[in-house]
Amino acid sequence: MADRTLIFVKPDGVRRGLAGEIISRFERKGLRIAALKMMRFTRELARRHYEEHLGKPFYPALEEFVLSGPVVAMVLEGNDVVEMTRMMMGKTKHTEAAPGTIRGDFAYHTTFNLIHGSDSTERANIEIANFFSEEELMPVCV
Ligand code: 3AN
Repeated sequence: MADRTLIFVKPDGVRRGLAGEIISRFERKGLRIAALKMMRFTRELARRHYEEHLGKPFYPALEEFVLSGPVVAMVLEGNDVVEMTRMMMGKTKHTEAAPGTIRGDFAYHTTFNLIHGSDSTERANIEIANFFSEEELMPVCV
């Protein structure tokens, strides 16, 4: 089976009308969309998803931000999909994200940085289960 990753367009990306642009970049790269939905974070999901950042100075602002509007969440599939999507997203910090990457082209702030992508296959499996039920994952059509 191909690798999977959990991606979501954050509330700033949805508000700025960049969800289509972001999805389109992944489609054009040849990644398969295995699941896709618009949804809202709950506080509980925010705490579970950003567990490693709980207690950090930027956490309260990050939590308020992800709760501030809907996100567009998806599961993408393909060979080396975690590395490929991280490369296409660009670095977390807006000042370090290279032109040609999603953040490099569109992000102007480290918290409001448009997109999340899992950083390992292990994390991806945990994150996919936090966001999607088994029934929401579409099998490959031939
Ligand atoms: P990435 O989203 O690139 O995997 P993480 O997982 O380290 O980065 O951080 C999750 C999110 O937390 C980031 N996308 C960003 O919104 C926020 N964040 C991380 N580090 C900082 C920071 N130093 N200052 C403000 N926000 C941050």
